[in-house]
Amino acid sequence: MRKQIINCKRLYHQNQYFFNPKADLKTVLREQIPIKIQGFNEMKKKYGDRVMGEITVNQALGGMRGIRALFYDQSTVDPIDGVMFRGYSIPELHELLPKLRKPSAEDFQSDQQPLPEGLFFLLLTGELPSYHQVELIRHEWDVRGKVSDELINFINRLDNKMHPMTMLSLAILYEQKTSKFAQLYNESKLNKSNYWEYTYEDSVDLIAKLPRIAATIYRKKFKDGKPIAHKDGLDWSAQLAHMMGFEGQETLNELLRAFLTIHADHEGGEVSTHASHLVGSALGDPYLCMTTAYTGLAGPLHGLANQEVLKWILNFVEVHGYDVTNRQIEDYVNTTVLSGRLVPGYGHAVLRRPDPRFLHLYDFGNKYLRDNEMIRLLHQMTDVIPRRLRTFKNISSPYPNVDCHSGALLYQLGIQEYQFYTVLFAISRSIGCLTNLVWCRAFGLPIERPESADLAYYNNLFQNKIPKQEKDDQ
Ligand code: AMX
Repeated sequence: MRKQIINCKRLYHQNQYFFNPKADLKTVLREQIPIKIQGFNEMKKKYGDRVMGEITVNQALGGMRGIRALFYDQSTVDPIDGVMFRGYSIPELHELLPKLRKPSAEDFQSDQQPLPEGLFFLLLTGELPSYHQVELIRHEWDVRGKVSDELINFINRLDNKMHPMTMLSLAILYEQKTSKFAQLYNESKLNKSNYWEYTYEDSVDLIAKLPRIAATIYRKKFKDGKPIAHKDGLDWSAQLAHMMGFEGQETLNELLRAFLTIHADHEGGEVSTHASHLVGSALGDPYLCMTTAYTGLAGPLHGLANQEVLKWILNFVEVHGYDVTNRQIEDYVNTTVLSGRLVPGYGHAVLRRPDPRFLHLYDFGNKYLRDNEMIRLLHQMTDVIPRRLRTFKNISSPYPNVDCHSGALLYQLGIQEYQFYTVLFAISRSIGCLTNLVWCRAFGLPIERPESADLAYYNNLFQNKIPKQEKDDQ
């Protein structure tokens, strides 16, 4: 089965080349880049002048929904099947990506969660890494994850009234002074052919430092502010849990491995990913790009939804408890929607079925927390709420999205400060945004610069008041 899936997926890559499962990530990337650039240039030469579609005025005014005009190679989102990471679905990745412990022949179907380190390799190269390659990454992130006392002091001096996402953005902006890309560019030592390399170096540094930065924010905002020393030998997710103060809690470590893997990427049009892509197109270094991504993610329609879900559930529980009727849930949904508010954790701009990332976390809850009262309530809600939301004709998708379940799992496994949940999303999303950035630099994508038009233009366009020549020019 495993071999079949892998062979089938490898056809997904246009350019085949010999993949050495012993080579380190940067070597694999260095070998792939010229081959992929060739494929990219050939496609552009062949089809560059072809027309891809039409745009309606509603699309232009409606958040550009459904306009396919971005290039993004590492993941796709299908309205029914959901996200595919380099052609692999979430259940396939659950099976195929390396885990903390290599399963023996007998427990090949072992249900451990994949390591996000492996997803980083897959998103960058399109290849499933070996255990050896993931171990190299784990070690490298461990070594590069140390941060300066200056940065820790900077975080610890921030106003505790700030949201943790604001603290994260500020911490990354502060750390921008360590950008190798920015420094070398400033010294005129970069040229277009090595942009990707220093983007890669900054990306690895930034990703490696995230557990320490996030844990510092967590302990400053919610605990006693005392840092917990880094522990050698842990994977990225377990290191984060350890430094937050959750020592040796293996179920939480497993949840974080799952969480940090499935939130990493969701094609190129999402607010956070697109924001980082846009800033990157002006040659902003990875620190600038990720600050933008994080501020985009911090909006309640996007990444903040995971904290909103938990708040919404806790408000309900405060009144009704955990043992409730379907009718009580329906009434709560009605009250929320009819008062012009959102039911967080439901709906999506693209998906038209339950999000496979939600389903993955649902299974996790079933496996580890089946008898937990909040998880039981959540499962009841995910049954009842879509039926109720469907009755509101304006809502395109009544189904649970990725944020529906994550907060309740984190809450039950000890992370009860729900303002922190979006920071966890941000840590994971960094993997997707930054791998994209490396490839944008390798392909030499230009500055992004679509055009806008004023109200008069839209009014005049269909009354033939704009001469044809001017229309074409615009
Ligand atoms: N509760 C109440 N109303 C909702 C709704 C929900 N869960 N989902 C959509 N709607 C409303 C919209 O606000 C919009 O109202 P309007 O007609 O007054 O403008 C209408 O239904 C049509 O919206 P849509 O086409 O179904 O969705 P969209 O593409 O405009 O927005 C999304 C998608 C995710 C922003 C929206 O479903 C939403 O706000 N959901 C709740 C917040 C949430 O869970 N966000 C997380 C999404 C995943 C992520 O990025 N992390």
